[in-house]
Amino acid sequence: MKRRAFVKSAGLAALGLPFSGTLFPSCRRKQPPNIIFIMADDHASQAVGCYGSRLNRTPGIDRIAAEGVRFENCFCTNGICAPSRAVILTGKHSHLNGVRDNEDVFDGSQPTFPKILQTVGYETALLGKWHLKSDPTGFDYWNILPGQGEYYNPELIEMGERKSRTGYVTDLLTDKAVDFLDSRRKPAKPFLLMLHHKAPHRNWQPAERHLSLYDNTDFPEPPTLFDDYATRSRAAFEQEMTLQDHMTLESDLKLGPAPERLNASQREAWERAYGPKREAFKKAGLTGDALVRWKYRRYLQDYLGTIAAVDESVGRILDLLENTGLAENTLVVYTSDQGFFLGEHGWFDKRFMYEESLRMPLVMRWPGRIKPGSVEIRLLSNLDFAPGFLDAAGPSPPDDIQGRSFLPLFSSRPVPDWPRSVYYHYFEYPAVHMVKRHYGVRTDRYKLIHFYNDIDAWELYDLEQDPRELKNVYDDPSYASVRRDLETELARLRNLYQDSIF
Ligand SMILES: [Ca+2]
Repeated sequence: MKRRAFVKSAGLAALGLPFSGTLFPSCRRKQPPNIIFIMADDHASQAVGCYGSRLNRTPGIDRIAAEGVRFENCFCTNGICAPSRAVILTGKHSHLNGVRDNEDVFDGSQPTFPKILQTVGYETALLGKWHLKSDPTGFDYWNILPGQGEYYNPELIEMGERKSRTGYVTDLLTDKAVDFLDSRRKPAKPFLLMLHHKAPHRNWQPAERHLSLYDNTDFPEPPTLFDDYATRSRAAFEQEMTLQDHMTLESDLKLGPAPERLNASQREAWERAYGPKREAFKKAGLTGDALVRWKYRRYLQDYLGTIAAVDESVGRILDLLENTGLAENTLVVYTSDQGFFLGEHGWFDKRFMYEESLRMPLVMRWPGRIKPGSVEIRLLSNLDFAPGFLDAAGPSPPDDIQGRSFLPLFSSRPVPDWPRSVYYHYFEYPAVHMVKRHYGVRTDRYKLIHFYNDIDAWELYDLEQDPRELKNVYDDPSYASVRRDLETELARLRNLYQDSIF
């Protein structure tokens, strides 16, 4: 059986035809694949076309899914910017890689997948948001935004040297990526390019050409926009991330003056877009639910406006790969460091283990290795990225890596021992948005969460019966055996991942 699969794979590969089969070391391509990893910041799957967005279109990102695979159930292990990045680089949970929250400094001396790729001859490059405080390691070339970076006329730090640029951040980073692919890289070497966009991070400033893109769009409201948090723990009540109370009119929703860093022509475009909105708001005199509804609409206009440029960026990279022949042997990935609330539960931001922020959009394209138009429903997390990229490139992951390579999922064969649950642990509290510390487990159907620190509260959701997570059934006697099983699974995962913090 094994031999037959091998012969079939090798035969089709020799003909230049795609095949879908288990990867055997002896039939790997001679030249390892290039890897282009494009990651946005806070791009929720609800705002990606191929995930069924009712809000916007993303033809660039959808192209990757149409020509490859869309992961339906990829989750982050700690839903916040810097920690997710550290997990992706190391394949280890936050408590072991040392970046538990946005204040922690990444220890760049530890093993990362780009470093290992370097040892097997890859040229590695990093562009855009880094956010790990220490200088990048494991990259032959890096050009990063300081901290969160700016949307307009950002500074970039190129190999330690800080320079100001004129233009829009997503376009500038895409230009750098094109420059790397076209001329900077060494053509004889396989490469890893990590392109980390700033968008669509708060406070959502679209490019000039997209400032009025959604002026006439009526976005459907999420059914939970006015959630009352009945049955939930204090954590849901005591957060500080509601559209109603915590989204600012001046900065988030652009009723204040234009950002000082805009040049004259950018300022003119800004005023043209936001001046009339400011005037209309003054006249409307909105309060209560009507004000929340207005905020929701205004928020999405800008959030989705920034995504329009990210999607164009993806399209530009894909076109370049096609036009240069690089597409054939390049694994292209699009994802986001975590999800985001787009008004669900009345919120923006992320952090909570609830679905909208937990789920990462993840699409991949790799001709000949991933069947076009596939949808993968098995559970995955950002812990699995590093081992997957190493597996694709050749080297074995280090023994202490905690994720699993996703490559076996591309085979038509069953993967009987594939993990059936994902472990999550969020640490940043007390801090901005005041989301309490919690850890938990998600299976294909259920989710168990323990909020701790200044409370001790449990929540259990049946995602099949209650996909919007409105009914905490932790104390419901009919879920007693489910609860016991989940508690056992959670204890098993905490032991497996060596996490004893709470
Ligand atoms: Ca983020």
